Amino acid sequence: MERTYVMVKPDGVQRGLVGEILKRFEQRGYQLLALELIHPTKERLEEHYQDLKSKPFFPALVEYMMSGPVVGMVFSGLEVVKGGRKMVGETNPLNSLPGSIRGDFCICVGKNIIHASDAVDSAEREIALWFPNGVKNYSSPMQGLLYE
Ligand code: IDP
Ligand code: MG
Repeated sequence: MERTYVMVKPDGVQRGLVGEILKRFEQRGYQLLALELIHPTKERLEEHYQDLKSKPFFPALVEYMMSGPVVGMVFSGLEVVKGGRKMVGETNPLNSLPGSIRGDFCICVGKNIIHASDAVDSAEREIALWFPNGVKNYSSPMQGLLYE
């Protein structure tokens, strides 16, 4: 089953939105495989956002991501990477539709409360980065009710 990495950013944690975000992914039917609140290091964040290193906003992005703890989660499910991105909305919340997480809870691109992997290979890279001890799968009776 496909997996994705979702992270509630420091503003989302401080605004008390962890439960709301977790609830939406659970309700959709995605299976929670891992969950951790951590205070990320600069090195970890630079690795996570390695593709954006040359962007002018990169230093501000790393500062923002170090402004408090983050909550990382791994979910599995059919096409969960694409589905998760749809639930999150557009990078700029101003372009995010109501009903999406960014469309419902934030306004600015630099305070957009949540991360979700954008492709299957980046998801696996991010899961290995944030959960270096590995993530175990487990079977759940819910699967039989969700999948035909
Ligand atoms: P994504 O989070 O929707 O995948 P990315 O392009 O991967 O978007 O950018 C990562 C994060 O960098 C964004 O979520 C946002 O926090 C920040 N970011 C992206 N573009 C800008 C920008 O133009 N100004 C400020 N911050 C930005
Ligand atoms: Mg991205």
